[in-house]
Amino acid sequence: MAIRSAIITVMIQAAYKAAPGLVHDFGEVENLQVSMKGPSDFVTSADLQAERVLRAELARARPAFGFLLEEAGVVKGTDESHRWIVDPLDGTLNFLHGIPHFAISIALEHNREIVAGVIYDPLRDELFRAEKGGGAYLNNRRMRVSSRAELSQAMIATGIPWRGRPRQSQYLDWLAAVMTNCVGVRRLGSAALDLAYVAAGRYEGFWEPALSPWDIAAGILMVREAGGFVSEIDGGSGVLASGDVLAANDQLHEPLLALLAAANATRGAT
Ligand code: 2AM
Ligand code: CA
Repeated sequence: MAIRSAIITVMIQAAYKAAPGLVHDFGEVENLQVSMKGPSDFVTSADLQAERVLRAELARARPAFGFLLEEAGVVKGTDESHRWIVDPLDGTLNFLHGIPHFAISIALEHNREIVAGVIYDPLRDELFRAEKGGGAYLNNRRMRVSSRAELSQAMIATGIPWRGRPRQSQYLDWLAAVMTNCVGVRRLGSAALDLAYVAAGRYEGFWEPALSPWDIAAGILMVREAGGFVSEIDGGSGVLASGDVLAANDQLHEPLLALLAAANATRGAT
């Protein structure tokens, strides 16, 4: 049985407290799917309710810490060195369409460094967690990134920039490179779970541009603590700020970086 610190226990309890509401509301989406109005407003309120529960639970346990919340934004704490980064519902579009793939993501920053992360998939009851220097776990089993070392055997997850997002033609060049060199590409719609799955060795890698800190903060730590590497898509180190993520197992991070860079070079992009 893995040892859990007090802080990760607080995060897990908060996720467990918010999850039943999300699961219940997800059940309602199916009924609303056929109504004239559709489930959009309902999903927004499910999202907000989950965020309220998470915020209340985390604040109760550590009243001085600040927050960066997907819905409510920045909430300053009296302790400026600690900040929770919370996505109450990652995979909102899946949730809205009745697709059972979404998660709660909670990270803790200390002096601007991510020190703990929890990603909880309530429908599969899969709890992913990591602490800086303490390894990464899936439901109390130690996680390790996959050992596949060939791009030709690699399953790569991604996120496709949707309507109105920048860099769509650049994205198509990246995709062309990855799809022609790797064994498979997946786009499941929750960046938090994509990163958790890289940590768990299910995917060899994941890349997506222009994500937000709450999508990726917990997952970045998880991949690193599971022995993988995370950088920006061009290899830079400002991944939390830019949201341009490339995560992979230790053996394939470098080859993927080169593959994506070559795709840009072919196209003449900088
Ligand atoms: P969200 O579900 O919390 O919004 C998938 O590409 C990632 O992008 C998800 O982590 C998702 O987080 C985020 N995202 C934000 N807006 C999106 C949109 N309109 N369509 C798809 N994904 C979106
Ligand atoms: Ca999100």
